[in-house]
Amino acid sequence: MQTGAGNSAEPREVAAAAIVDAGRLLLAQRVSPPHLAGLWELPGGKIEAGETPADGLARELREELGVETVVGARIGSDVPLAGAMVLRAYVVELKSGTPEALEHAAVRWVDAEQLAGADLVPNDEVWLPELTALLESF
Ligand code: DCM
Repeated sequence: MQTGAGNSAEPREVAAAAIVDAGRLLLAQRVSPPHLAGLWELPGGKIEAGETPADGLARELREELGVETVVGARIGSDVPLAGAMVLRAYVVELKSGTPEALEHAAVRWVDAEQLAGADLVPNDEVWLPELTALLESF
């Protein structure tokens, strides 16, 4: 049996990064599709066939934010997406670079209180308890 990305029996993974630095979490503002434009998300994207989730997420963050990262542990629960995809979040450490909005409208760092008031994309709202706990652990 095949395993990993490309196996039609497995949902394709979209990986999202909880990047925490100096007690704050990085949010990125989407530009598309229209119903998500302007809302804030954990940056990330689709894992390609043959990539590990860690490698694919690091690649997405390089492309989207211009940073080098170390992808750590899973956080929160899986979120099923349309089109046989699944969204998963990972704790990610910034290794070098300053995040820039290369593919987003903007990026910003938030503390726990600011996170609670942020207009998140609906999928990412399910991770609020874990993200808040993560921020409060720093
Ligand atoms: N997505 C999401 N939350 C994230 C990242 C992505 O809900 N933090 C969703 C939006 C799309 C799908 O995953 O439905 C693919 O993301 P993208 O359009 O960024 O490739």
